[in-house]
Amino acid sequence: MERLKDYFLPESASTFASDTDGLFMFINISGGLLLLGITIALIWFSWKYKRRREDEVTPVIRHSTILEVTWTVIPLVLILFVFAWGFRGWATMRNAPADAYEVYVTGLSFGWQFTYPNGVISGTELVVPAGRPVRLIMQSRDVIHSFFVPDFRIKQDLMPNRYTTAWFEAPEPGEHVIFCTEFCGSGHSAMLGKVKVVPVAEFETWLTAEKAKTEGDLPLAELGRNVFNQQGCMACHSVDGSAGIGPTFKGLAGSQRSFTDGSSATADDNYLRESILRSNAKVVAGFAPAMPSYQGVLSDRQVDALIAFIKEQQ
Ligand code: HEC
Ligand SMILES: [Cu+2]
Repeated sequence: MERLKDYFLPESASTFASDTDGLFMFINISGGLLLLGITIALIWFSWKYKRRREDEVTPVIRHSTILEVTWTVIPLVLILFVFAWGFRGWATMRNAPADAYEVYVTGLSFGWQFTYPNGVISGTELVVPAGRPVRLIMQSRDVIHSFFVPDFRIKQDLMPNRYTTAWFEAPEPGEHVIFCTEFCGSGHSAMLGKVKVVPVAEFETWLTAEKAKTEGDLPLAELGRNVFNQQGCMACHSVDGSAGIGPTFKGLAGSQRSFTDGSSATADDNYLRESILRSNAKVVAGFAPAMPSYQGVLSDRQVDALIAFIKEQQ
């Protein structure tokens, strides 16, 4: 049974995974047994009742109360049982325990951003304490995305202008992949994240260290690197020279840019600022106008920091 389960399903790493898997296996096994029984009966009947003489006539059978009640009641009981089991699991997943730790989740094209109660923002990586319920309050910055962690058996859509929630508790430290399961654009398949479950003490240390990264006295370019990671820029831009959905930042500052409308410009500070805040004002030749605007999303200091960071990528 455990073997069969491992064959079908990913690792179960949340408190409700085993219940979900139990239901999954029950539906599969009872469905499989029914299929087997019906198939055997079908083959046997077609052999037993096949016409053996030319003049053989099938008797008229109007109905059989016993048979009809049997094949109605058995599936009904089975389905009600599956419903009750499923409903119980759903109710558990819907209602987070009151003492759950809350993290805000933002889905963006094409990345994840996690905001902690103390203001820390983590891009791509959701770090959580082991053995403690975590409630996610989620929304999207642009189109609909969907937060899916197969190992936890949770999946929830994220929408613009509306919060949706989900919760989980991971008893053991470990790492688990986050997928986006709502087709959201050209970078959808790369919209991956990671849940990192760590012991409580390690979580506290991490949170304090991350907090220090957002403090005002950080060197500008270093703050820029953090913003680059936190805001999902890295989903479309590389710093190693390879083009993604957007151009690489390597060698960008100071270079000559050509645009789809045939014009060109030098990538000075003002150009970089405009590219970030009004991203589609000038569209770089060879690329689609796929970049979201960061007007109203980033503070002035964050924009300055990003520019300083881009200038360092030579
Ligand atoms: C969804 C993908 C996507 C994301 C996320 C994204 N960009 Fe872009 N970006 C693009 C594309 C595509 C272009 C080229 C087309 C254009 O100029 O609008 C571009 C162009 C740029 C340019 C001009 C590049 C050049 O070669 O002249 C800069 C600067 C830039 N982005 C900065 C950023 C920063 C900073 C962030 C994060 C705050 C970011 N981008 C997030 C897709 C993205
Ligand atoms: Cu998505």
